[in-house]
Amino acid sequence: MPSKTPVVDIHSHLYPPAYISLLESRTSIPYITTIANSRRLVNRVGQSGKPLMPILYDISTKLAFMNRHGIDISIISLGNPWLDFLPPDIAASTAASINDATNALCAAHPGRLFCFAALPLSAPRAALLAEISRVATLSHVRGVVMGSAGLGDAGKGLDDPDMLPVYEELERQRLPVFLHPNYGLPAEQWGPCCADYGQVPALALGFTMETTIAFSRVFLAGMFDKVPELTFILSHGGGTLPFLAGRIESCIEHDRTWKENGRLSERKKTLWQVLKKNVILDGVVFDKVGMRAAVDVVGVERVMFGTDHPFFVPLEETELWPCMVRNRDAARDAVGEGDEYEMIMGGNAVRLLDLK
Ligand code: 5CU
Repeated sequence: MPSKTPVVDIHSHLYPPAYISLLESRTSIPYITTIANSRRLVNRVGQSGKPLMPILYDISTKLAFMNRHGIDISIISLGNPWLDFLPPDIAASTAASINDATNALCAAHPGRLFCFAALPLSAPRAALLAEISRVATLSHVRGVVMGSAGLGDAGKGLDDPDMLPVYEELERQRLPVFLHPNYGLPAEQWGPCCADYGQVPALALGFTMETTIAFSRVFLAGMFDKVPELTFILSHGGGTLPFLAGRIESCIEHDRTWKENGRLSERKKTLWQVLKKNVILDGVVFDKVGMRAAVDVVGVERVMFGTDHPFFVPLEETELWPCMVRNRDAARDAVGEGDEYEMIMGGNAVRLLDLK
């Protein structure tokens, strides 16, 4: 389908070679290890990992995917679990070298690549804040990617009051947070047949609930009253937030605790208002129902196409990957083929992330 504006993929991961070397040097998850004679990248607990193939780390393979699928620009982000696991003393220097390497990769392909930087969330606060202000000066950085753990993998989540200085610095530097899941829900959740269900429990259910819960906690903690200009880009169409926002608001309105402790009258914005002002949703939802919900909740001017490449590799050889076709068709089926489709497929990203 011809497109007047560039097609922009805002959800596209890469493990740069420096990160691959880091995982090669480790002996516990996340790491690269040999399982049944194959080198595998294991990035989450309870997972047998992915074969260590060029799609995970090689920029030419990324560009070939883009060319084959008509993607003009990709915003690349480090894949999960980012840098959450790093010991505090090396977190900032490791982040700086990985962010510099990723920015250089983007600069080497002008007009094709931008990136979300990875934060050293386990680093001492001053070093973490310094890396935020430093990445804001890098030519191709357009935001930061973040998981749900908060300050390091043993963090207290994104509603931790100690996250406020991080949000304040991101707001000051006008860097949006690309919130992406990694940790899922506790394994007991899935019952004894879990293995038979393949990746559905972890990726379709656990990931989306993780994003929903993590962002809801940021909202419930009143963070957007303190950082009113901060933007979150929520992965996978916001998890289940478009569907649950009404129920969350209703629970607040009917809750004596909120009324009696004054939080109900003191809060400046409802969840609906935060969704419209502070949230962008990616369109990695694979169906028009989720895409339509995303558009209805944040507005068509705040939904941005994505593929999730290099994950969701087709099981059989196909001309185009379903993560491209399904998410593109979902946008067209949700809003038709006119201007709104162009906005989702790239116009919104060009405008909101300043990709000129
Ligand atoms: O669905 C996804 O976003 C992912 C991801 O980011 N990382 C991963 O290992 N699998 C699926």
